[in-house]
Amino acid sequence: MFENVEISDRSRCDPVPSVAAMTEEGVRLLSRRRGAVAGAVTVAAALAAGELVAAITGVTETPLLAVGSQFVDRFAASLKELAVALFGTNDKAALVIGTVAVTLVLGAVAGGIARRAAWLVPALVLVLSVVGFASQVADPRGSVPLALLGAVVANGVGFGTWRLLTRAAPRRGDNQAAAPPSRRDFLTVSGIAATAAAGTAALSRLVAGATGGASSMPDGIVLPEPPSTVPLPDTAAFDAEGISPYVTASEDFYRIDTALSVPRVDVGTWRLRIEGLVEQPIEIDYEQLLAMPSVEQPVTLQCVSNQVGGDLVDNAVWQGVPLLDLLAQAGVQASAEQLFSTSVDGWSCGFPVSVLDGERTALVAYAMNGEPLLPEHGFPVRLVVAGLYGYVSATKWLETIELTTWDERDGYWVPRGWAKEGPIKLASRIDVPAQGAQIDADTVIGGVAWLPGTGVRTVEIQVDDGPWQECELASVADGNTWVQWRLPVTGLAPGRHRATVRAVDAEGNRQSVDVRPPAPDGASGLHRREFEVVG
Ligand SMILES: Nc1nc2c(c(=O)[nH]1)N[C@H]1C(S)=C(S)[C@@H](COP(=O)(O)O)O[C@H]1N2
Ligand SMILES: [Mo]
Repeated sequence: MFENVEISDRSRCDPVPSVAAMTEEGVRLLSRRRGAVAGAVTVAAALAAGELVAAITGVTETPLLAVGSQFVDRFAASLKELAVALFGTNDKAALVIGTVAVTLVLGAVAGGIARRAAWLVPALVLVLSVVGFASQVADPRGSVPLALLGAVVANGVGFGTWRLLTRAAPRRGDNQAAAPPSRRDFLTVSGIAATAAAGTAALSRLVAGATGGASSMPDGIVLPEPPSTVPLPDTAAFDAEGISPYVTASEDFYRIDTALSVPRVDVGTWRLRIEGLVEQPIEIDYEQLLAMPSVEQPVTLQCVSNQVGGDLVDNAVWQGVPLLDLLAQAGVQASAEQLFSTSVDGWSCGFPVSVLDGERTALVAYAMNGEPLLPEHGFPVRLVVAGLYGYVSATKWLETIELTTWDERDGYWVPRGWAKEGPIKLASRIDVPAQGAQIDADTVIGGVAWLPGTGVRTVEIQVDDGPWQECELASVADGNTWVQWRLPVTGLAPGRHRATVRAVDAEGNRQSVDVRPPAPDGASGLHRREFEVVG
């Protein structure tokens, strides 16, 4: 009691106002514009500090990416069919930039009204760091202590910056009153703080890159010689027409996932668990998996979000262990209805156990086109199941396989409005001529058609309203892949023309002419191209 009185007494007659008092005074003296600048710079500094801590400690889901991921997970539902395609590639960068922009705007708004509520900006920093912390902890790869460390540092840096920018300059010759710093002083301090924030952010990207970013993959992985390989057909003549090559290069293979940063998986500690309705749960490491008898087979993968004529479909040669071999080790119970798989980043999907009939290619795959999987395609291990859309089957960065009942679990996209079962639909696409191309009277129409797991028997082309003409098909390894097709046409009249393609599968079923969007279970309808004959 007594001491308190003494302290407050002393501060009252202190000739130089304390920094704390100056800050409060400074906030009150803040013009709206200065407040906005100070608020934005403050949150930028806090954000940059949080990112740097994550980068230095090797956390992949930095606060920023973690918040972005939460956004993806929470709002993907309302984006419906956009969602899967949206999170393909560039839009992820846009999401991160958008998150930063929103944060800065919040800082500016809070700073702009800070003189009426001095606590607003520090409170915003606190709230943002709690959001960043919670998002990081929500990620399966997250670490509570590291996320906490980041949040504490971000708060410290945020408060410090705010203090620095809102400190009032003592008025000359007047010890009691404080004045706002000159415009030049303010701009200098906020400029330095903003530059420091930007520098820190850049540094954290660098550090993240150095500690092994998306492209880090251990050297020296020696793939086992696959005892059984499906020989690849010679398709050079078709490839040369500008038709999609039979085997897609790994770098060109379409990429779809919800991951804002490609998960980095350490093969030294990675384990695949098979659990649930099994006789004996098993755990297997990377070396053990590579030591098992493997197969190498081409399989065409397709995303359910692919539009008619779209390019979210590609063909690669996959090496891995047949899923049934691994399941046999664990012993699947008769009550198991669903094979539910989860990735290291918490994504999940499931398909009926009954699709594993011994005929269908279904692999726990570790190699693509003769190389270990690329990080963005699931390194170290992913699932590949012929004939099912990726969103129900093709788990990348695979971690667990759970045998369960059909109703017990729903994969990531199911509550977000997509069908629980996702068999690929028979489809065909025209690759050449390009839409709107100007071509000669003699040309080749060509493209690909696919129904992985079953195969394609015939492809037909209709030019304008003419008769359906049967196309020449390239050889395929087997029915798990797409087939290239072509039709030479001669003597087309000058002017605009239209080509329409349709396919018949190996069992004699025709491609659906029903025009359907991708949601909820895959697009259908015939692909059409328009072009113009000149000269
Ligand atoms: N971990 C994880 N695996 C995933 C996804 C994902 O978001 N996360 N997306 C799936 C979807 S929707 C598709 S179409 C395929 C795409 O595989 P690719 O990127 O290798 O082409 O991966 C599947 N596996
Ligand atoms: Mo997909």
